[in-house]
Amino acid sequence: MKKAFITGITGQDGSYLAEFLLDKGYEVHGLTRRTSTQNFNRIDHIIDNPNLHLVSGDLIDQHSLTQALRDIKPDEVYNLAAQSFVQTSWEQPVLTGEFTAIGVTRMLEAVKLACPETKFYQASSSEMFGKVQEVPQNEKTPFYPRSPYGVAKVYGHWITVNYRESFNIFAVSGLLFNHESPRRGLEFVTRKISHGIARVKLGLQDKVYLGNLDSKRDWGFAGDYVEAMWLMLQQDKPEDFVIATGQTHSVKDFLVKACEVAGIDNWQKVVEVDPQYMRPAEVDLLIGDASKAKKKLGWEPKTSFDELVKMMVEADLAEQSKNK
Ligand code: NAP
Ligand code: F7E
Repeated sequence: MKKAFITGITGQDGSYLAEFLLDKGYEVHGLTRRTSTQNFNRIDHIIDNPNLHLVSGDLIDQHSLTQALRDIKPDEVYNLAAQSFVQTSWEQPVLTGEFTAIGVTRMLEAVKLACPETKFYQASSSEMFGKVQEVPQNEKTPFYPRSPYGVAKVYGHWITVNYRESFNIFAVSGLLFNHESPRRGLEFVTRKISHGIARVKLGLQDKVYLGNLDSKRDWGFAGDYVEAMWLMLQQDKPEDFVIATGQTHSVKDFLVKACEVAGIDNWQKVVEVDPQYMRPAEVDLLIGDASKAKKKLGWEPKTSFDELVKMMVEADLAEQSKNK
């Protein structure tokens, strides 16, 4: 039985990846941090699986990471934990650097000391392309991050490349474009829209307050993207890959589609722009070229933009109708 270790198992991607690996017959170990109230809601449905084990630790605590890997000796490590919200990274830039940048070095040090034969996956991000230097973005596109989060991810990316080249560790970096799901945090724009529009439809609130409606993202489904993470670790050679749909849509497009799914005729009536959600520096346009992943991993997205919006709005309508 193969063993996997996932940091960030309580997050959106961690929960889908844990499900995916359990289905493949893995023994899955997930790192969780101590909180005064447990936040296992995304993994509640798999918590009783005898092949799922949780271990306490934190990206800021080197000892907990090294000890966990010494005890478990996993075949594969997926480093998904991070301070992942771009807006918060301007309010807490130092903490974002500690978790999202230096945290990667701590994980790589733990691998180097405890289990250097382990295959390591780093969750890199399209936010590293920021003010894009070419369209679409591929593995060779230069980085130009536009937030403390993006800057931290660039560090995480290069330290992963560096440990691969310095210590011969099988370490890869997945440059994933935005991926969403009904398990997305409520602060991210897609879920904020699906959740808000569902509540408007059900008469639980009047409006949704948003920032920049014009920025464009390449949005895919998180369930499709975790398969790409796994595929990267099944290769003979460690390489980095862009994972994306190759299509871009504006925040407004997402909103209009969400209203259509919910059966709201006039989207302008239920939305208001609130300057507090505007960013000090914006990433205006992201669109990824995942042709390398298609060719070498045989990976392609399975869920279209329309299917994604429908899935999210319908899930929130079902959930929120319990509050009526
Ligand atoms: P998410 O839902 O915000 O989950 C983040 C996870 O990291 C949570 O489990 C969180 O634990 C954990 N975490 C945060 N700080 C930690 C710390 N100091 N020590 C240990 N665990 C900590 O993020 P996601 O959307 O699943 O994304 C997964 C990864 O992919 C992140 O690294 C993100 O930056 C990156 N990424 C995401 C996207 C995307 O579109 N989703 C695209 C590219 C890259 P708690 O539950 O305790 O808070
Ligand atoms: O913003 C605009 C906002 O916060 C998307 C993370 O997973 O993907 C995510 O980062 C766009 C931005 O995601 C609101 O200005 C408008 O242009 O949903 P978001 P993000 O910043 O793209 C990348 C790939 C990651 O790696 C990150 O971890 O939507 N926008 N109005 C808004 N955004 C938010 N959050 N809230 C609004 O009200």
